[in-house]
Amino acid sequence: MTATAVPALPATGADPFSHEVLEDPLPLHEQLRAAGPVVYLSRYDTYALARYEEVRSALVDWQDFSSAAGVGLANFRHEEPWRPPSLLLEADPPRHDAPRRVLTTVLGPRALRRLREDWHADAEALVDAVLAGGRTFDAATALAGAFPLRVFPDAVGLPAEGRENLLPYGDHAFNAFGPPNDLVAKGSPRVAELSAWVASRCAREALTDDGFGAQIWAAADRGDITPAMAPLVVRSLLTAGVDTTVHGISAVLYAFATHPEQWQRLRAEPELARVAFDEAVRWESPVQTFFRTATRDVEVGGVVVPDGRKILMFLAAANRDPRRWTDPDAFDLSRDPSGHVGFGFGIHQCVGQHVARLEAEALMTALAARVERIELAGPPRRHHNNTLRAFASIPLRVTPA
Ligand code: 4IA
Repeated sequence: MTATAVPALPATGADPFSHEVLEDPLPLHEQLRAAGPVVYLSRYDTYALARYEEVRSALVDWQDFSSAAGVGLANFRHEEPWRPPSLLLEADPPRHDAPRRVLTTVLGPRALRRLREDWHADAEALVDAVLAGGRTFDAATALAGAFPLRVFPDAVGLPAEGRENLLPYGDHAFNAFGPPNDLVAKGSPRVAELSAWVASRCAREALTDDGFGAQIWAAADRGDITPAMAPLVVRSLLTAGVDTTVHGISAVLYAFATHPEQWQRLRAEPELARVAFDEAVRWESPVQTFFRTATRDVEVGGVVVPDGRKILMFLAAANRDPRRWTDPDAFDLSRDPSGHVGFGFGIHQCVGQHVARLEAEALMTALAARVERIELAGPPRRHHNNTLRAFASIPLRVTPA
């Protein structure tokens, strides 16, 4: 008799949340993809998926890979979450579905048609103002940091007061998906204050009567969600909608600053701005990772992930998997980036992706019309976050058209 070969489970002691990896995650991603379809992360006693096929399949399979125990390292079955769980991100069907349907409509292409003209005009005004200040500037703050904060909180219906809390709140929320390391400790002193501010902004009375927030409350009035759900759905916008677009726009600016021939291509064909943004989301993966939890002993590539265990999904590694992408490390407007998992995949796929694309398209179109050359004026600096691939600074030099 011959025994059936049981594939061994490759293991690594690497820490995906160390500063060394956060500074440059690509070597770890390569190592994980090469090791096998599933890799044991001994440091966190969890399982990692880093190949495109496995990541995408697991994201689609919400029954076996649940979100309800949290999409961070903390398992809500055993640990108290740092805030009430998100009704969208940290929930499975059927509870997930009603809030999801509401945001699908509120943030859908139809709703965005009303914003399109204004956001293009806002982008033009911002780019004109930045260019009036000189040929060198920090694109991470002057453009990527400024534009989402200029248009998104207004669209939600937030008052001006306290908007400076949005990025720090989001930064902490994205750190909190990771282990309780120094990045989480750094955010802790302000968690209570920032959470209280965000909660206070989610109330009906705090929101203007014509924004995404008011539309969420109107859905509660219609009975599509309960009134108790409405503030948490608004909170999802404030958590997921700011840092992500800031760092996504940083990603596309950095990509063009380091790929001058691609910038010339965009200048010639500005209708490529949308593809360019998706290609940058694939290439940089602003949201690098999140977790799922196995709801039974799940077999992946011949290896069993035991019931109740956390699985870390490496979106960024999947987005550069040579098994799926030709020349994956190239930022290339000729490729079709659709199918990337930078917005996730399946029932939880980013519900705000049309908002993000509209923001990026408005800004990049305005820039492409006004700037002939864009190049780095100095070394960019990364901002370390347990979940986000982010920039603190992108010194840019531009040549006006
Ligand atoms: C929420 C994964 C990320 C983009 C995200 C973060 C927070 C929430 C949703 C998505 O609070 O609902």
